[in-house]
Amino acid sequence: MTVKSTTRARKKAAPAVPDTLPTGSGAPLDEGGRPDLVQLLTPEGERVEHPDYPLSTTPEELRDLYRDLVLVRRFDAEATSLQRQGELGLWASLLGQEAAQVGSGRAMRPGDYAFPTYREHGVAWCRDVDPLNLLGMFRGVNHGGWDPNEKNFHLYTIVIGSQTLHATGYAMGITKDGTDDAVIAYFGDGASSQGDVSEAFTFASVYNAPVVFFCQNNQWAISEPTTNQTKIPLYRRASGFGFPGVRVDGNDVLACLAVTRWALDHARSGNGPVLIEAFTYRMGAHTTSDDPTRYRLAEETEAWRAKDPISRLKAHLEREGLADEEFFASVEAKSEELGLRVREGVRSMPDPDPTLIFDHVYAEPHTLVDEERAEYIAYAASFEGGENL
Ligand SMILES: Cc1ncc(C[n+]2csc(CCOP(=O)(O)OP(=O)(O)O)c2C)c(N)n1
Repeated sequence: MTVKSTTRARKKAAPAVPDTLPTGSGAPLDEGGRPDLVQLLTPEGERVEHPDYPLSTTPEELRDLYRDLVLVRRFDAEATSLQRQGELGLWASLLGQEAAQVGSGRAMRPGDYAFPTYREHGVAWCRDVDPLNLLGMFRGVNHGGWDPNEKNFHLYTIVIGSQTLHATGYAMGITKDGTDDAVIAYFGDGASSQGDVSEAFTFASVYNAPVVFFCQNNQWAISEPTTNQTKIPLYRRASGFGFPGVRVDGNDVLACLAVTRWALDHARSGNGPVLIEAFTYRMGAHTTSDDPTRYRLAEETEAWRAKDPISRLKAHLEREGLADEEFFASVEAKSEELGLRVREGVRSMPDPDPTLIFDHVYAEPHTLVDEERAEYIAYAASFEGGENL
C-alpha cells in the first residue's frame, strides 16, 4: 500500500483535474455548468433540498451523525499517532472521508452486508466492529479480529477492487436465498481501473444483483490522480453497464445517507445495482508510509479543507439551534474517552503465539502444514530464549 515518491511523480504534479477545483457552492459542474453532484448540506452548513433524494431527520439523528463523525475522526487521529510512535506497522487514514463512510454506513440495515477495502474505519464503526480489532490488524497481532458474519462487515481487502467481485457473488447468493438484504462494496477511484471492478459491474448488472458499488473518489490513488483513471466522471461509467450511477458530495453526510439509502432500497427491491461516486478528498497521506507533498499541491488540500464534513454539520447544528454547548462538550468527553481506550488498548495487546499462523491455513489438519509448524518451532527454539516460544 505504499509508493516511493519519484522524480517522475514530482514532474507530473499539479495535473489539471477540473472537477476538484472549488466552485461557488463547492460543487463540481457538469458540461452545462450545473452542479454535478447531490448535496443536501452546503459547506457553510445550510440545508438544501434535492428533488430526487428527500431526507427527513430528527435533531437527535443529526446529533448522532455528528457524534459518529467526531469519534471516527478521533479514532483515526489516534491510530495515526500510534503508528508514529511505533505501535502500529502502518495506518491508512480516512481523514476527510468521514461523511462518505458514516453517511453510507448509517444507511445500511442490520441485515445488509458491507465489503470494505482497507480505509473503511468509519463504516466499521457503523457496523459495531471494535476499533481495537482494526488496530490489531495494523499492529500485526491478528488477521482481522472480527467475525465478518456477526458484524456483516467483511475483513479488509488489500488487493484493490477484488472485493467488488466477492460482494457481487454474495449479492447473487442473497437473490437465491430470497431475502431482501442488500450488499455494499467500497472501493476507490484507483480501484475503478482494475479489471475486477468491470467484471463485477457486468455480473451485477446482468444478474440484477442487489449490490451498491460505493466508490470513494478521494482524487488520488497513492500518487496517481483521478485523471489517470478516467476521462469521464466515474459515476457515468454505470450507464455503460446498464445501471444507474449517482455522484454525491462525499463530504456531506446527509447526502451520502440519503443517496445510499435510496440505492440500497433500489437494489433490495430487485432493480439491480447502483454505482455511487462519493466525491471527496483524502486529506492525509495514502498511508503513513507515503509523503503526499511530493506529488500534490498544498493549495488543493487547503481548498478541500473548506469543505470539511464535520465543520459543516457543526455549523448546521449551531445555526438551527439543534445542539448546545453541553452537547458539544459531551461529544468532546466521549472523544477523549475513546482516545484513551484506543491508546491503552493497543499498548496492552498481547503478542500472538507465533505458531498460530499455521492454524487456519486449512480447515482440517494437513501434513505439510504440520511439518512446517514443527520446523518453525525447532528453528525458533534454536535462538537463545527461543525455547519459551
Ligand atoms: C491489485 C492491486 N494492485 C496494486 C496495489 C497497490 N496499491 C495499494 S493502494 C493503491 C491505490 C488505491 O487507490 P484507490 O483505489 O483510489 O483507493 P485509496 O487508497 O485512495 O482509498 C494501489 C495501487 C494493490 N493493493 N492491489
